[in-house]
Amino acid sequence: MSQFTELFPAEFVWGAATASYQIEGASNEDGRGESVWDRFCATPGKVRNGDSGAVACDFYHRYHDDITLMRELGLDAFRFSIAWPRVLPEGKGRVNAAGLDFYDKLVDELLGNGIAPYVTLFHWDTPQVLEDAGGWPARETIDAFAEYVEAVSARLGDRVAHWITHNEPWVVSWVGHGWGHHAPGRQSDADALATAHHLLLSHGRAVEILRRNSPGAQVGITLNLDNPYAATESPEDIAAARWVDGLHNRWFLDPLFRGSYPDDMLEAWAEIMPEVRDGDLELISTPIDFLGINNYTSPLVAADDNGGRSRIVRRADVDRTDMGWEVVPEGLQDLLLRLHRDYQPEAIYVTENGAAYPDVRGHDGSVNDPERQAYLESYLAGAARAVAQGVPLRGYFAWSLLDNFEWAWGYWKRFGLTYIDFATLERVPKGSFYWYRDFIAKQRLRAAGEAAA
Ligand code: IFM
Repeated sequence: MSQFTELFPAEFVWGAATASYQIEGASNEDGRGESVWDRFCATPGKVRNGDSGAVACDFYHRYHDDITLMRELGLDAFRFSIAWPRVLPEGKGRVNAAGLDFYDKLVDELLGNGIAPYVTLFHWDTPQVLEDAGGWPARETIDAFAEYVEAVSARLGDRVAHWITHNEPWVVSWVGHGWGHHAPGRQSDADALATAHHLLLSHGRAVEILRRNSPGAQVGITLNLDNPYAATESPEDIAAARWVDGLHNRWFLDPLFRGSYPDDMLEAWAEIMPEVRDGDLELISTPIDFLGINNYTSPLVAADDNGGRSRIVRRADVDRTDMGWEVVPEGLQDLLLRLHRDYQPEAIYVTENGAAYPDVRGHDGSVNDPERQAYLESYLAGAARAVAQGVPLRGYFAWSLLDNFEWAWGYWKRFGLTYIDFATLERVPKGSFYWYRDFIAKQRLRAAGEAAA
């Protein structure tokens, strides 16, 4: 039985999140162009088992059924992303009407079911033609992104009231361009930093466009943030944790909310910094309405005796998810308090939080996943405690509505509230799905009771 005693405000938004390449499939339909992830998946050795998003959950054809699942959950909001190569198959120039039609119908059907669309414009599927022309390390890609945002918001801006410009620019920069574990598979620190700067600039451009094409809408960006803890009180361990914080968090938060890059990191990266022109930081720090955060774990960090900047210490006393990520719910609470204290965003949404576990179907066909329920419940309790301390957290999106294509891990890692049998594409709500449904309903009931009292 749930012991959850915390209460979220009545107007709190309950949602679930997804991303285009991870769920849509239909990768060759209706004029969609190639994305860097199509190319990466087709490159031997890059994605486990040679998996790809070619079919994924087939959301492109089955979204009616998935909206039925959202209704059953009682969601207020659904976070999804738009595939740039569906809208502009050549990355810029010609608009593919069929691509926009799909999202138009999706938005209408969500709204018709009382579910608010929270739209992410970029969740990693860069058109391959743009990568071939230099990709995100090239400044010109910002103009192409602006064209794409213009086309999408001109069509959907009258109905979409919440826009997220980018998802996790740190991952795109470092995992995709610095270390090569994600598409496009580059391995250059200088490319990673150029990518980060251009993603942030393109965010600023997108905010301007969205203000014009979607007046009254709320606009934000989603960062993957964690709360690094120093392993001990030693100055060396504290410095190591500060480095990790600079790499993951401050490199994005400072320019967005303070209009400057952090000095300590600038010093460390002086040799490989991209060109930062006059006006760039003003554009990046264009005011936004909310900060989206994706949080899954928070590392324990110590000094690296082998000459590196830091090392991650494995905690002995915590549970781990199937990704090997440590379950650290107080990390989310501390992160929310810190963001509120240090950066004061107008509003915050947890735009992703969840856990992968190796789910299997039982003899009766059901999927029992008590670990995921416990994970979600503990993180939600942390979030609620932060709200009680004044953090303007306005909503929570579980990652994910469906098991889906988990990037370089292929279909091996299951994050969904709904199990997908990838052979048949059958949807099977897991135990955590019913738990989340009941949790949302109880929160609403209790909040309404409080309001009436
Ligand atoms: O699946 C991803 C998502 O695309 C971005 N945030 C983290 C999730 C789990 O790894």
